[in-house]
Amino acid sequence: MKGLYSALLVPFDEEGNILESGLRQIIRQNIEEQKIDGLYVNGSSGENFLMNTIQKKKVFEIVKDEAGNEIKLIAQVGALDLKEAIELGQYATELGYDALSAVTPFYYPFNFEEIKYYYDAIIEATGNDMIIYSIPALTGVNLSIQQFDELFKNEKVIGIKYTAADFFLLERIRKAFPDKLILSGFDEMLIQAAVSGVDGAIGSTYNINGRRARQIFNLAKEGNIQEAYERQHETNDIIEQVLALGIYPTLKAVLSTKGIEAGSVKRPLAPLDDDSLEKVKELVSKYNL
Ligand code: NGF
Repeated sequence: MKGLYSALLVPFDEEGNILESGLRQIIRQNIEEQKIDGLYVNGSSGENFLMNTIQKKKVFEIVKDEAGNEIKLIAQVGALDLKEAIELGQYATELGYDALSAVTPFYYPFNFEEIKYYYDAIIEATGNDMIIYSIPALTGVNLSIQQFDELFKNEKVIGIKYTAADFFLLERIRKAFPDKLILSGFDEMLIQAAVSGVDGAIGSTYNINGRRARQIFNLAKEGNIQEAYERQHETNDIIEQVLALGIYPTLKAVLSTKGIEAGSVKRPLAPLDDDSLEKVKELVSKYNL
């Protein structure tokens, strides 16, 4: 399960319906142009937490149908309704997803026993491998090294999607669990993560910039830090502008300039205005996206 994964974008029409043909195009360009190793399906970038259960299942189904066994597929099934998380996990497992991932339960201040119960329950009901999705900035859940150790005692917990800028903790986890999979989540810190020994990464911007991400990752792993940094600087010039314009609508607008039916974001997220769309065109041409 090592490698670079795009956190798959999902195109919506103005009513918030999934644009199936556009989704298939996004999957294909991820495979053929960005040359990614896999897709992380129904994460934050897929606007998962804005979709209902039927839509989440539909996305899982379309992705598996389009990608088949060409690349690895990870299904993010985390939900506050544990029954929904289990239902989605069973669905994705039956479809043949290589592993599940679940965001740490959020909003309510769950204690660690409750968090462990959630992961063990999804694993027991699905029998699939699990990658813990840790993103403290959005969930407020900061797992300690001892808590990761407790979660890893379930051998079906094969790793973590680590979306955090705490490189001390990352180093501690890497040293303590050399056999567990660590996939880093912040695209703008890919070089630091690669040097810290991660096995790969999952990112939203890989949908449009996967080739540069591959260069950064490979160069850093080869020890060519100077060149890796040059690619990372260029990448961060792109990411800085994407974040300033609004990440998901901008990534979709970039794809639209390539003739992909990338649609809009799901309300209440706001689409881009005309001025921002002009800036996207400049970005695409300047960085050859
Ligand atoms: O979108 C976020 C939220 N993070 C993603 C990624 O870690 C998680 C990251 O690629 C993700 O995409 C998903 O669950 O689908 C950022 O968008 C990127 O580094 C720009 O900040 O923080």
